[in-house]
Amino acid sequence: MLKPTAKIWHNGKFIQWDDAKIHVLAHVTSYGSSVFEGVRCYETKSGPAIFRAREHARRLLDSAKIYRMDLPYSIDQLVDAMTELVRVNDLTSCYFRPIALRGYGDVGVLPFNNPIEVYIACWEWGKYLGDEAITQGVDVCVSSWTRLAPNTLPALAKAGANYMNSQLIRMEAHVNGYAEGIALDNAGYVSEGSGENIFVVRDGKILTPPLGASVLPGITRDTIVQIAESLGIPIVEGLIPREMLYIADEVFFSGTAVEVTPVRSVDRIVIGNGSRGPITERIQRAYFEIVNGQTPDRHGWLTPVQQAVAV
Ligand code: PPE
Repeated sequence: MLKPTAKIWHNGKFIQWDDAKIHVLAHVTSYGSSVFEGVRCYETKSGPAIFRAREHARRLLDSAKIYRMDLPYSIDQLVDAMTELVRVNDLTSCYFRPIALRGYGDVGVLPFNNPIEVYIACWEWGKYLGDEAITQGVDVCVSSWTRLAPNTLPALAKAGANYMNSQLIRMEAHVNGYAEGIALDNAGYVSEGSGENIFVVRDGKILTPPLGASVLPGITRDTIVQIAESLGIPIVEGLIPREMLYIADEVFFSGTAVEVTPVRSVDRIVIGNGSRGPITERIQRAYFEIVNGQTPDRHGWLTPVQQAVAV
């Protein structure tokens, strides 16, 4: 269960956790009009640090722009709000959920008479697919549900409504005994999991679906591309036929919540030797060293949170 913190940021002010409420007739409840983010803050030896805060803030603004929502905050203001929130809640590590939604005002599909509300909440959140997933890998299936088709809901926006599709994928996987489902795109190529991007390794090369395959432009995905390049592991974007999953040497997921998680079987077909593969392990180790501040931050990916000095 979610462990509440003291405060939530709302339109530039800190409010009590229990006061972060919306009206049942807010536009978002009927029509799904929200965009959001998921961001992690890690404990490092020099204090808490938010991973790729600017890129997450930028994606929130991009998602809002796609849906004609004018957010009155800049990237810097959103990053500052996140760092202050960690301080105010006195946390060492956490997961943030920034949300911009269309609130209470009018009813009807046209949303322009409804105010835009921006919230940022955070809390301590552990491993997304269970503690063992990171080392042992997870068993997944290909979903019978298709990912959002182009020209339906735009996949580059991280919109609340997209997660109705994700829920169908995730619930189906869950009731059939799988940790996660992988959706194919409208043309039948591999797209992504309900809440994570996907990578396939074969013959020492890493392959991940292109943005045109209805994937979220994952910030972890981008991090992995840069890690692979720095480790000299070939990595390309390309269309992945479903059966490539079955004959892959390794498959892994990426995402803020899931971090880098190996997939050990797809549709009960064992991938590689049925455990975390060597390339997955190298990428995973490099990822954790970066987010935990154990290697120099060459890219400027960590935003330090200065803790209040006790007086
Ligand atoms: N695809 C989807 C559909 C997705 O939801 C996420 C993040 C990703 C890819 C990876 O994106 P990124 O986090 O930028 O690397 N999913 C978020 C929310 C999951 C949830 O259950 O809620 C997350 O990982 O924070």
